[in-house]
Amino acid sequence: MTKHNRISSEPTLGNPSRRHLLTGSAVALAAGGLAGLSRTTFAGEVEPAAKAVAGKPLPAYVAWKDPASMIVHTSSTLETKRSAFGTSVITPAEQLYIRNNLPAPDASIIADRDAWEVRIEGVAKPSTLSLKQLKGIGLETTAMVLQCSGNGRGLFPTKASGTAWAVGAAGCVVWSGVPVRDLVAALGGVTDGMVYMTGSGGEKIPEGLDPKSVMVERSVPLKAMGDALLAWEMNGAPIPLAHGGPLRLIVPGYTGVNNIKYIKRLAFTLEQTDAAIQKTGYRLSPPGQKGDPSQPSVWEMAAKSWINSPAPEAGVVAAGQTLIKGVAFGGVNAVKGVEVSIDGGESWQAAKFVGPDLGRYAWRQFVLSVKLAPGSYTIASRVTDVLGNQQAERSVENTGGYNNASWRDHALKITVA
Ligand SMILES: Nc1nc2c(c(=O)[nH]1)N[C@H]1C(S)=C(S)[C@@H](COP(=O)(O)O)O[C@H]1N2
Ligand SMILES: [Mo]
Repeated sequence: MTKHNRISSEPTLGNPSRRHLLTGSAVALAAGGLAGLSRTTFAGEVEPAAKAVAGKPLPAYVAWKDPASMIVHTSSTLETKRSAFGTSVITPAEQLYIRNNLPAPDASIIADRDAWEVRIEGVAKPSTLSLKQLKGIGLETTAMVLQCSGNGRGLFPTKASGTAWAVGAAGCVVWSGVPVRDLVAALGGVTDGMVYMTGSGGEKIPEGLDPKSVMVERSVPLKAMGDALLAWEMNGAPIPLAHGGPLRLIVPGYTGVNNIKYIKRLAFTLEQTDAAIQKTGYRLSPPGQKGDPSQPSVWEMAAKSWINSPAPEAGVVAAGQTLIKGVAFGGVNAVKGVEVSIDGGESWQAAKFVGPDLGRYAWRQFVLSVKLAPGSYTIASRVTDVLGNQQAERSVENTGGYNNASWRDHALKITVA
């Protein structure tokens, strides 16, 4: 309407012929333009609103998740919204992210959980054990940050291909199961000279594909065995199928991909598996270069923290005393402290940890109370682990966009009024 009025009023200043011409086109514009405008208005108002409420619907296999907490990127990549992270340490199953490299197995595999079998190789007495048998061998409970290797990919200055995760491809989860070291002891120990622990996922390989090209099979250094579990429980309940039930390999301190869901084989091996997901996938390759075995594999997580609140997506922050809240973890080491900056990293103040300390592999929630006057702020957080390793300002960019723990990339710009 504004546009129409402006155009039709303009010709009054010109000569009559021009005025006629413009009036005519103004009428045409008004007719076409208004129709166009109303379409735009309709789309503009209805579409985003519908998106905000529903987004992409939850895929059927995780229909039990909390839709209000999840960003559905694709049916195999679901992210926890920053605003959904609570402040009481544990991430509930309904809010935990999902990442599947292959379609999840059929629910029939959890019909009789205790009957699930896992093959153990590379030990003195190679064996096939049922979940029921595993439950009799040993028990340990570990709280651990489960974080996709690509969490933070979308925050790298250069956009790497792959799901543009922000911070929500991570959660803090409690796992219960048998320590791998107890299992190995029960089977006579690891065969001499083995270098890696290799876990294989229990998915069916789609017909016609070379198994090695798609199977989820990962090798980690043998030392990772020390705190690893074969877990059947998550946050106090049997592990949901979507999160790897009935049995999952948990490798504390290692990125998501190394934590094999529905594990069907655990082998101690001389070499890393030659499955593509290990050989060329999940490698830290220089931008533009393909992955190959000469490049570092994505294994241990780096010390990392981020702020969950206040966040720009929640809108303008009211001036005054403000609680800045977030999470901090050390990857493979416990955290010692975390600092917050409200001036883009020029100065830092120590934040306070809140809630119980669930051990070296868990994250800790933190809070800092600051008085904010109206203005714009770049807020950031930076964790230090017990060995004195400080969260890096920048992470090394790589083709896959893995391991982004940069405090600068995770800084948030907020407006206070
Ligand atoms: N068997 C199997 N294990 C797997 C995967 C998979 O596709 N199949 N995906 C891996 C990746 S890349 C990640 S980030 C985590 C995701 O775990 P979640 O879906 O329980 O959050 O599982 C890992 N383990
Ligand atoms: Mo992942």
